[in-house]
Amino acid sequence: QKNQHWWQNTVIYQIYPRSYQDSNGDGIGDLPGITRRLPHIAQLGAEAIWISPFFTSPMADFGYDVSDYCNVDPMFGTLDDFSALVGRAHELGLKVLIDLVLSHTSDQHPWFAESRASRDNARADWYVWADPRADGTPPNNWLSIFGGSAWQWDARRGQYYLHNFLTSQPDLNFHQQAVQDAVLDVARFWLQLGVDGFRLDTVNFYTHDAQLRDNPPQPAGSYAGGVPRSNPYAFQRHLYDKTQPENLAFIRRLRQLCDAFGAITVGEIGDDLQYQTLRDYTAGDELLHMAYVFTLLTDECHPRYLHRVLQEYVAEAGNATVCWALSNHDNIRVVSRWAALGGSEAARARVFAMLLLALPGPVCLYQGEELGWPEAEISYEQLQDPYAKVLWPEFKGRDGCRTPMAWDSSADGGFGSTQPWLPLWPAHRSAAVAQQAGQADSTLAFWQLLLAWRRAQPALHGGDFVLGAADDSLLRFGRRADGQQLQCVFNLGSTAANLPLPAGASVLLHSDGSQAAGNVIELAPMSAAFIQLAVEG
Ligand code: TEU
Ligand code: CA
Repeated sequence: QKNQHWWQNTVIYQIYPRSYQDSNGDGIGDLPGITRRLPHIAQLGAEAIWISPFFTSPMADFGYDVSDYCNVDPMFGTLDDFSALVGRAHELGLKVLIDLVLSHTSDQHPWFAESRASRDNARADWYVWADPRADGTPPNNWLSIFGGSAWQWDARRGQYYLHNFLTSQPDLNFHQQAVQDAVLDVARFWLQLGVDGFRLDTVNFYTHDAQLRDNPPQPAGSYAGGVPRSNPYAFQRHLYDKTQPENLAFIRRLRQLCDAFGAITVGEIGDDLQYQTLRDYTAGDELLHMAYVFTLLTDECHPRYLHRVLQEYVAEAGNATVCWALSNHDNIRVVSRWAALGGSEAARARVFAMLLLALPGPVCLYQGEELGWPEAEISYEQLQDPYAKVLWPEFKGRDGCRTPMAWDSSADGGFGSTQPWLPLWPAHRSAAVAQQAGQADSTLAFWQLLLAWRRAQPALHGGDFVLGAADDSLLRFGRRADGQQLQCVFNLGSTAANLPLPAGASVLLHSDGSQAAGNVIELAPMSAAFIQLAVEG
């Protein structure tokens, strides 16, 4: 049955802790800062938060490189601060999801220090070590997402180790039961502290092909989604460096543990075989609760492309619960990324909010999205993202979506420091939370209204998803539940569209506030409407 559990249609608000609220003036957001700002999220109407990593880390990948899984990095606070955060969130009715980065550790993790010390220590096989080929080159052709070979030479062991991301993010070897046990202990630690679930970073990278076979090239004309085309990684077919069937056995173990605490899992799945993988990973009640997909985080945004994404979802996702997102800490903010669709930033922000919140299943929104913020521009001198440093200037990196929150229009934007780790973007300061909060026509007010409205719509809670025909400008789909039929129409083209309003139908929501004139509703370019059809009987 659809719509049985709270998480199946939930709205998750993603927090990037470095950039949310600085409470001690060191230029970096922290846990006490998040706690202070939780009322903003509760008032917005989100139901859960996902906090990007705040664990002890050398910060080579800003926390996605963990050196102690069971502690808070001093930069972000303490375990007590975390408990206070969870307590406050629960008081406000917000669930707390944390971001477990289990596929790899930091090279500063004591496990890796031990593993690399010799070939016969207790943790010698906790990472993926392999001998060079006869000519000394890496064991196979696998590539790192962040550039170059996925293998790094280690002189002491005289072997290569695997890293799918930075060389300082060695891959844990999930073929070892002891590794599985150790990371399950990590999950248990946080469950005992009261978290409601996990966002699982790169969940399909946990295992690799034990035979280390070479990846084939991508078939001509296609490339691996989720990475820029300027990245050579895009042109390899990732059959062997991730998504191996053995992974499911581990995920089953993790699910059992989570079930014992009533906690959920949101697995991040970026894969060449996106939908097949997510079906495999979410089948039945024993694996992931839901899969976070990249299919709407693309640069491509033509209405026909968006239609194709949704059509593939209908055809291929089966019963999988898909968690949708239009923005996150890895991609250009959607208002800028899909600027090619035209309209003003404010109009795009509204239409994309309506799109996200009408999709079937749970969704994530990313801090600043509720304010309609565009991407910040970052110069090479200001660059922090290690990924960008490799691919610049073809790829400008992930800093532009990671700049600090602006809570008010003061010099520091209310962030708490005048020299934050990334500069505050002026356009964000003039569209800060306090600026928008009192204004009935602000993007923030629109999100608030939309979220409150969504909660009361049966069709948006487990209702069927019925995709309309592909079109050069209109994207259309229906949502249907017993007692309610909604028609969701998005004009993403450059000319106005007049839609006939069927007898008995009414416009429940229009992105620019328009009402129907007689039995016609006008959709200006970059506008959207939710129309309720009369239900027979
Ligand atoms: O991202 C996984 C991932 O595949 C990304 O590399 C993505 O393709 C890219 O960032 C798109 O620009 C997760 C985290 O979300 C990311 O922040 C981490 O850097 C990465 O894992 C490594 O842990
Ligand atoms: Ca701080």
